[in-house]
Amino acid sequence: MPALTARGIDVPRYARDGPVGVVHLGLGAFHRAHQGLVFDALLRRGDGRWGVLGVAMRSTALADTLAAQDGFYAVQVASSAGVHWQVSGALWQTCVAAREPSKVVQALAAPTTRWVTLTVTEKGYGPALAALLVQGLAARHAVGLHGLTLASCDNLAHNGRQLQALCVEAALAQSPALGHWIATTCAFPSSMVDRIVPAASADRLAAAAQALGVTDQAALGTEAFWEWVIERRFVDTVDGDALAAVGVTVVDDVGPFEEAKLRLLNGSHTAMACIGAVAGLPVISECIAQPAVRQFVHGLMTAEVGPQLSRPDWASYRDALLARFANPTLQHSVHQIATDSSQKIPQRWPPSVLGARRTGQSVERLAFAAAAWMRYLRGSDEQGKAYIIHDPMAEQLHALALAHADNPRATVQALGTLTTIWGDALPQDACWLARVSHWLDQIAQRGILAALAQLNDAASLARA
Ligand code: CS2
Repeated sequence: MPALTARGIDVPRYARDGPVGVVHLGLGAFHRAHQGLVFDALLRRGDGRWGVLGVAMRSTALADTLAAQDGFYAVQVASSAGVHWQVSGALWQTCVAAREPSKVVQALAAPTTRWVTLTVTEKGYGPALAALLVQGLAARHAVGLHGLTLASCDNLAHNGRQLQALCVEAALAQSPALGHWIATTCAFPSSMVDRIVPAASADRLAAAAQALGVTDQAALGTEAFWEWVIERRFVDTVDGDALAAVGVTVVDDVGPFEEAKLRLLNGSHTAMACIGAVAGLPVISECIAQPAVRQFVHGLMTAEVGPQLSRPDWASYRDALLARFANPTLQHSVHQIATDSSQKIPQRWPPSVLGARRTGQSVERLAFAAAAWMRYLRGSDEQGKAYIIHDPMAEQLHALALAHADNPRATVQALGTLTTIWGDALPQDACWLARVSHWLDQIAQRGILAALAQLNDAASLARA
């Protein structure tokens, strides 16, 4: 991308033709604007071990687009301080797991590969993923190679432990020796990764063309804020220092960070996504610009979620989040965030509800969020405009939401008792279910933003 240099954009000049050190599974926007830029920073420092093979799990279009651009892509970084563009050169190769699985297995088995990172989304942690990874690891084991560091970067609690259990169990079913080798020579650090990265959009591509003067079909936008907190658990112990030198936080216990992020950021996101979809507010910055939504999100984090957290600086994280949600350049679609809610809610809401119920704290805002999700599942907004629900359980959830559309109690009885989403305790908690029904009824009667204003007023009265 030589034309970019002329425009003052710092294009990587490091060698990019060596063997890759990292196999990344899940080539979505998030990886490219988060870990992809961390690896780019390491490569810029002359540490050539972090070139990436980017593996798209199924979709061929993006992998092929990136391959045609030699793996280069630009990222627009927007904050209140301004907007700048940055080009990553970390992606040295791309492929598609569904189309060329042997390429992935070969890369996993290569002596030069040291790390595997994953952003395959919540629903990606199934037998197909385990089979792919175990095949690659078995090939390493068979020829006596060193183990790999495999870092899950998905929004799951204890993501390292979950990935380890998935791989070790699948391997044990094949061979006890392989299962033992994976458990003892591979490292599975848990990670908390944080950066708001909306899916690529036509507007962003047009902005890229204008700012860069070249066509970049893989351009992305993100915010200036980023955080990667990773557990100190690496095959090669020096990796912790390398990552720390480019701004990654390496800690002994990721738990407090992961919990705060899932419950404050992601929990608020899913709540706003459902409210916004129902109200007809298309992006998060427009949601948080509504005083009723802002007051609700602030109250959710301050009164219901925050007090249970062990991240010591959660109040400043909350304040930073309110500013991050308001970032107008991101144009983060509520329907994108609402995608796969059945897989996301279990990490985002029930732990907070259970914690608040144990200590006798209010769950009104969490109940409102649950009611907003149930209203969202009807598949059309308050202006009557239909939208598609993208979720592995979409058909079942949509049918349940419509089956008793005029009866909030029956709807909550049908949707609030699904244990795969809510766990075992909440479906039995009559008091919780009654509050969800109450808010679902209010949403139906008043409209979602007016119901929200009522909740906020009631909360202010209670404090007075
Ligand atoms: C969002 C996340 O789409 C979603 O579910 O909540 O992708 C969120 O933007 C990131 O986790 C931020 O770090």
